[in-house]
Amino acid sequence: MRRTINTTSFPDQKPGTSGLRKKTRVFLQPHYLQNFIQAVLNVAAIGDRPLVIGGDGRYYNREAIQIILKMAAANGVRHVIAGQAGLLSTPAVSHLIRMRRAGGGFVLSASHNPGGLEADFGIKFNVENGGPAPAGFTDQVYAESRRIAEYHILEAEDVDLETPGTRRLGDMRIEIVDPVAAYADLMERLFDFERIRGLFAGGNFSFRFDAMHAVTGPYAHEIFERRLGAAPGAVMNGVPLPDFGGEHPDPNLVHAWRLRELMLSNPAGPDFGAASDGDGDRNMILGRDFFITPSDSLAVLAANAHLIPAYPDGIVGIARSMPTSCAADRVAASLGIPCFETPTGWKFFGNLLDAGLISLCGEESFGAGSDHVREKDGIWAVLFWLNLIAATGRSPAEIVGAHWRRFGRNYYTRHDYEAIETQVAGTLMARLREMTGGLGGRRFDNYICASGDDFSYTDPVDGSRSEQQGIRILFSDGSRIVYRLSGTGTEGATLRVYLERYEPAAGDLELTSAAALAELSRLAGELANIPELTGRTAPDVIT
Ligand code: VG1
Ligand code: CO
Repeated sequence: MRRTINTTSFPDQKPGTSGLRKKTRVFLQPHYLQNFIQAVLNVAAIGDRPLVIGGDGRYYNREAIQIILKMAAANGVRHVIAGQAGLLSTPAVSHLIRMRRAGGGFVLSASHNPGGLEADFGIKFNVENGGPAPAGFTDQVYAESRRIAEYHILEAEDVDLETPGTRRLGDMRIEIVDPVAAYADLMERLFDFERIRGLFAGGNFSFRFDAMHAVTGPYAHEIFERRLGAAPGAVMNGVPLPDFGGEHPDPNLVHAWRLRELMLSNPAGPDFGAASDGDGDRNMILGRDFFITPSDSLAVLAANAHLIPAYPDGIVGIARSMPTSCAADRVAASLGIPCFETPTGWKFFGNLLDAGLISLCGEESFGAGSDHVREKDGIWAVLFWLNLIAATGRSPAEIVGAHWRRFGRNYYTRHDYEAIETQVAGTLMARLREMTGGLGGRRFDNYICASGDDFSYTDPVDGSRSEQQGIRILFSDGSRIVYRLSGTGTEGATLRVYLERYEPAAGDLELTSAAALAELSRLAGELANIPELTGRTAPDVIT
């Protein structure tokens, strides 16, 4: 029976953000999730095309999927493709949407945020190109969620999600698919699996992957252990848990501490290590005692793409988010291809990929990807590195060292100040914004400011404008300080400060990034009055 329920519960989605990310208890409020789903279904017009649904396995994943299924059926959706046990990684959803010509897909995830009743839940909608909904779409959803006063839902038993096969719900067909198979097949087409198998079979290469009890566990077991022959046990924390074992499934040196302890300061550690996040779109890459910044990783992948079967003729262009270091720009310049600088967030890469303007893209926040899907892709990045190691016979540290000696090194770090008062964060940004215009030509110790602005972006494909995307302070030697507020936090505001300094190939390439960036770090604190305004003397997370 189809019921129409009146609702006065409106999700307070931030306009312009790709989905909803909130405390789990917020999602548990009556009609809250339902209002958002109805708004998306009204805007998306799925029609006769399939709708893809899956999530990262966190607390409330299965319950949310049951609600979406019943609402989809009551709203005339004909065909749903859902991941077995409710699981699908973000890149796997993107791939399924494209492969099955779906009208879109829901991803249930708060990505790298912790999960559980007292932690975070989230939902995002990807559109028919497989990518995150662009601002025009999400703004419509937001308006729709404010406008509607009712939603439609079928009254029915829960659907069995646990076994593959076809089910019916009202007039709707539900296909429960293995979450891994199609994605793993795609990876086999992009990379030289034969060669990577040889690397593992050779016996003198060791590898560990930390799935952080999140969605990539089943993908990693299948791809690294079963299809590529990595030693059983290479995948750590490979069983998805509703609370991710009580930790943040965030692949950085703070939260992926098990992998860090194994790989860094351990002469007997594995040769190569990697981790991914809650929904499988992020990656952290480590060599033995060697951390590779995501910005460097993107540049290295771009410089070596011709060694990978997916890019036999190299790449046509690169894009990076504005706060990501300029290392990729130097590779693009040497290849004679364009490098686009976009605002933070994967949705800005979609148009460039669809238009064939770029092949690779990435963000400093442990995200990299290519034209194979329309999302960043954690496992893909790990396979790219494995393929490079196998093709060159070099270690990760040797590959990166050679890169620096050719292109120079962009020392880079990001400082996060979490859960600061929203109003304080607003004041801090407003003061910086006022200050930027007058900075040109001013000298601060060793640094001369060239210019300052609040980054804005005009999409080269559809001409859409995005304003106030982060304060940039650029110095005459190419160094940069960038400040922006996070759009994904669920408590107060998170201030991100990004620091970058370029060292030419002939310079000192062996400093620690903390030492190389100490002066810029002090300057960043002073210019923004961080201690005075926030009362914080040190960041919560340094990556
Ligand atoms: C963060 C990252 C950004 C990334 C976004 C989504 O956003 O900085 O680069 O695109 O998370 O990543 P913010 O606004 O908090 O800085 V995920 O893994 O949630 O899909
Ligand atoms: Co993610």
